[in-house]
Amino acid sequence: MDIYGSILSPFAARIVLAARYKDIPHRLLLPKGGIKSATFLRMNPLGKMPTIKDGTTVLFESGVILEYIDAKYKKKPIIPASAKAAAQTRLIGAVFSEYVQTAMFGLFSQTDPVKRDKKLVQEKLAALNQALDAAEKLLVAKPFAAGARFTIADCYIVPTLFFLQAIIPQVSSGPVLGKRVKLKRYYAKAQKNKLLGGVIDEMGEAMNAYMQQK
Ligand SMILES: N[C@@H](CCC(=O)N[C@@H](CS)C(=O)NCC(=O)O)C(=O)O
Repeated sequence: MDIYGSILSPFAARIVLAARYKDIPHRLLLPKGGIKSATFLRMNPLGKMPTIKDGTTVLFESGVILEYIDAKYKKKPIIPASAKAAAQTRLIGAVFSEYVQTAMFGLFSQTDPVKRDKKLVQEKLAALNQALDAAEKLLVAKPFAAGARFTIADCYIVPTLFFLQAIIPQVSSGPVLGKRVKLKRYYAKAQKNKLLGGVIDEMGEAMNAYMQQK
């Protein structure tokens, strides 16, 4: 499977986590000519990563790709069989994707104190805190997001928590995860886990390389 994207894209990192967990042979690569080239736009008219090519199947949108991967590669499922447990993993994913990540990305442009819009920062931090409170309620963290086994919920959480640790200290002096015990325990354990910690480390290396280029 070819996964077009960069490990520093939280959306692409979701797919890398799933592919590695399920032992799917894959390459993570950037398309020749970039994501806005005519060739790439034929695969994904939105010109975004991740986009995958798996045999003759071309797909984009990380959530759709995760569902495809689990349906096609049955070994080591990342979506539980029971409707309730499956919905729980998707719900954790949705809270991180739609709310935590959205509020966090709203703070991306606010890291420079000179250009900072203080009102906007306060609004986004409030939204982020509300989303993190919801995440804390849903999280199991024993040690994985939805329980004892790795699921799609972990694919969503890990890249988002990496970015939170990188961005929030630049816009706020408070602790990144506040007093949220489960989220803090989850991230501490994730950093030590071979799969999750490996991706966190690779994202960190890619972030350092990107910052040096800037
Ligand atoms: N909803 C998409 C979002 C993908 C996305 O926005 N990817 C970013 C990389 S982090 C991208 O390709 N941005 C380039 C652009 O929009 O031009 C998904 O879940 O895959």
